[in-house]
Amino acid sequence: MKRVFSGIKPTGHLTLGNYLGAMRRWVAVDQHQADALFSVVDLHALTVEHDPARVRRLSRQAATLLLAVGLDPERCTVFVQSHVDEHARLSYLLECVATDGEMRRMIQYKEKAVRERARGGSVRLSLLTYPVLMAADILAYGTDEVPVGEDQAQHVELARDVAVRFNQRYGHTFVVPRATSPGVAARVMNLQEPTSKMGKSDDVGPGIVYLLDEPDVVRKKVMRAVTDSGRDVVYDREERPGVANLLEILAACTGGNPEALSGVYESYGALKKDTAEAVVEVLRPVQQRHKELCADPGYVEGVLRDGADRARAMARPTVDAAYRAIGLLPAP
Ligand code: AQP
Repeated sequence: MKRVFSGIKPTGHLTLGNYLGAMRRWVAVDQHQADALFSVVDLHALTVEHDPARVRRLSRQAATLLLAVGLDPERCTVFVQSHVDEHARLSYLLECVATDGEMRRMIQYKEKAVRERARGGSVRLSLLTYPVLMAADILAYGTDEVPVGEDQAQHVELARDVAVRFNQRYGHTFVVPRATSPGVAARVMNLQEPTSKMGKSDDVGPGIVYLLDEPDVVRKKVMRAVTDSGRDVVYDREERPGVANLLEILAACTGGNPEALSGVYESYGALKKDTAEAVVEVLRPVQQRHKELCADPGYVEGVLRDGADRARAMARPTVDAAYRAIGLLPAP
């Protein structure tokens, strides 16, 4: 059975982009068709300016939401990255295989470094080496497939390169993974800045729909989405990014096709109204289940404890093999 790994970073409240671009597919497809692991990758949240208490809170919330969207701990492994030491152990070895040039070419690094400097902070070394830790997350589990949104495809490519290089130099140790994408809504854009991705740690709050936004907040955000000065509803990502984004969100929520949906609407107002309602309906059961899970924190803790035990047992043999292959003396 193929192995799937994916993660979510507790750098902010989870968004509609996280859900449509990644989590929904984990629930509908991956947990049924694969030996799948899903992780709250909290070590990655330390790569930018952070408040420790907030990261802890967001980690718990992200884990609860993974279960609320429908991941079933009987079918897949749900855990927190920092609970499994193998990620950090392997990351160092992979730093000895990846290059400085590869890290500096990463688009997300360049974008986030600019943002950190603009916010008056300095750029943490871990932001540069982030893709290596992500490669460790993936390679530690012998992962075949990594279901991610478009924004993460470059990082998965790096994990592939590092795996191939390690195997060539030190003998076959890692499975070479590949990224899989959800197709529609692979890149949900910010409603206020439709040429930028809807990211959970963005500054443009009104353009982001959070999974736990109240229905009226969702409606307000969607109705205020930036469109353009045209009037007709056409699906054109380049020329009409705002309208295209709404059509993609509506299509993703209703199982339709953005191109076909564009023919159904004669005004932006009607498109926005239906999109808002479609999003509210998609989020309703998630919010209901989240509420129930919050009332039972012991259950979530138990899932994370079992998940970490299972993940550790899966990762350890591969990481130990990598330690031996690269030339380290086994501990007596
Ligand atoms: N806007 C998006 N559209 C489609 N997919 C998205 N994903 C994130 N944003 C969108 C996918 O969600 C999964 C988890 O993402 P992550 O937690 O690793 O963080 P990220 O990709 O860096 O996303 P964010 O939300 O923008 O976080 P910040 O703001 O902290 O950088 C991934 O599979 C991602 O592709």
